[in-house]
Amino acid sequence: MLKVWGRASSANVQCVMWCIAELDLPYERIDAGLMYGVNRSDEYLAMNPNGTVPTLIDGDGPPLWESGAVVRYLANVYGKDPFWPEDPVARADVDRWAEWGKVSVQTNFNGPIFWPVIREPAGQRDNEKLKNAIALFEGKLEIADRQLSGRKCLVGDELTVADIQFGHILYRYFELEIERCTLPNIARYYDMLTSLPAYQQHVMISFEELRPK
Ligand SMILES: N[C@@H](CCC(=O)N[C@@H](CS)C(=O)NCC(=O)O)C(=O)O
Repeated sequence: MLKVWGRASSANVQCVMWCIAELDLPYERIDAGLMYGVNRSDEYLAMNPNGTVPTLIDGDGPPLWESGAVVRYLANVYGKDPFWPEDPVARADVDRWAEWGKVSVQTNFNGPIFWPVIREPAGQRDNEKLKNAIALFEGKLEIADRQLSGRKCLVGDELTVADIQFGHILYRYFELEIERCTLPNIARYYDMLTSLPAYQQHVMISFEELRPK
């Protein structure tokens, strides 16, 4: 049985939970982080010295953290082709898009766009900085839009680890009160994602609890 620590409203928890659901694995999720606490306790820090969520333990295995590594672990142990290809070259193709989604796309969204919009009152935001951050992020979306031309998913027509690491960011992007650019392949792709039960259950989660009270 998989045990996952992390609040459902965390983007990094969401990609792990979406992966678990796509692989149809049994799990227990324990709320942790921000208002739920737990992640600063000695017991938690002994599992994950960063005090971040998610942390995952699979049976008698060691605690695993860093959502990208956790998703790759799950795919290595439980994933099948084409979700996580057998062939090392095909796998590397999926992995580069997965890594890109996590490292180059998500980091250009959560810190510079999501948190300022959620946390700072509209009148007090640095709008120029936000505009530039959105332009940078949408430059990444344009790359994905081109990649999605003629494909249902980021790599081919079937869902892969790359979609988990990239696609989970889109819910926040489309729900946040910002002006968005129009990218037809991204729009079609997002429509497809929102029709997936696992995406609905684990990614389409309200972020209202993250707004200041
Ligand atoms: N690179 C790490 C980042 C983990 C991270 O920063 N998680 C955030 C939530 S998305 C966190 O733990 N924040 C502190 C908290 O929720 O208390 C990963 O991908 O797992």
